[in-house]
Amino acid sequence: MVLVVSEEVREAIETRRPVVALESTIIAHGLPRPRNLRVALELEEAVRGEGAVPATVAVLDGRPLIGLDKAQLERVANDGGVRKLGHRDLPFAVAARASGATTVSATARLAALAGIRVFATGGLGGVHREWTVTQDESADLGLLARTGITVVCAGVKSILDVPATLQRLETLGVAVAGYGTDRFPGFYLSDSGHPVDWTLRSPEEVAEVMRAQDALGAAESALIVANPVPEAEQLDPGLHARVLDEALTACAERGVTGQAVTPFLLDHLVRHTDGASLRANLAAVRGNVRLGARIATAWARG
Ligand code: PSU
Ligand code: MN
Repeated sequence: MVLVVSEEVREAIETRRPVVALESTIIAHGLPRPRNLRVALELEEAVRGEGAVPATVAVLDGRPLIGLDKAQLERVANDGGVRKLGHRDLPFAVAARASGATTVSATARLAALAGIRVFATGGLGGVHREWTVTQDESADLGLLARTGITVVCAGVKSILDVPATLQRLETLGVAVAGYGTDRFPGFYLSDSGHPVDWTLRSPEEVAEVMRAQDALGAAESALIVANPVPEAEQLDPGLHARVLDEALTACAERGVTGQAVTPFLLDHLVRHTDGASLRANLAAVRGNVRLGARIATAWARG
């Protein structure tokens, strides 16, 4: 098989111990250097702290890696030449022996291939606001519609069209639950202003739904567990609204398109909120990773 699964992760999968997949685009393209490497290591520690095994996913020199050692993590964090790989890019990267960080879609694909059922990240990609002109909808959504994996996230960033993204998830048949809330979280904000149909309140409840997916033959598509950032750690909603507007304007003025849109907007938000958006971002990701580990543990017990 083309996958290279680390010793630790392989052993955990074989002995049915809890494993949590982590994406690498957030490290390479979603967070500023040098903070990104510290965060990557910290997230792995958070998974271990909950008694689970972290499996960070990336492609290095054409090898899809499930579970990175420190040197590999450093390459992803520090090498400016690391590309951003969605799932459709994987065959090219493998054939060309290229290196890249994996998005939610590529990470979910590779993790599922390795037999990992739980994946924690920050925010999903989704439908962009100017969709009617650009047709820019993240490949994350389509991939999650045909991959049996549980994804813990803090919703989608407000740089996207949130209601359109929720609608697409419904159309695609992807299961969405709020964790401890009946509101869809807004990544930097605890509440995006939009409701969800289902609420789950414990890792055990999430694992129950995963087992029911299997029993119903529905595990060919994902379960999204939308976990809000605690209100005390969210970005100030007023600041959020103002800076978001500016970021969208700057993006349009500079003609940024395609894969570059998400990193551009995220970077703009970090620089124009004096780091407050970064703090909210990190709080959200930390919470997701911890919850992911607890879900993987409940799942492994079953
Ligand atoms: N949302 C974030 N931070 C990120 C991303 C999304 O809050 O870093 C990354 C994820 O890896 C996601 C990808 O899968 O961006 C989506 O990119 P695109 O819109 O090009 O599909
Ligand atoms: Mn896109």
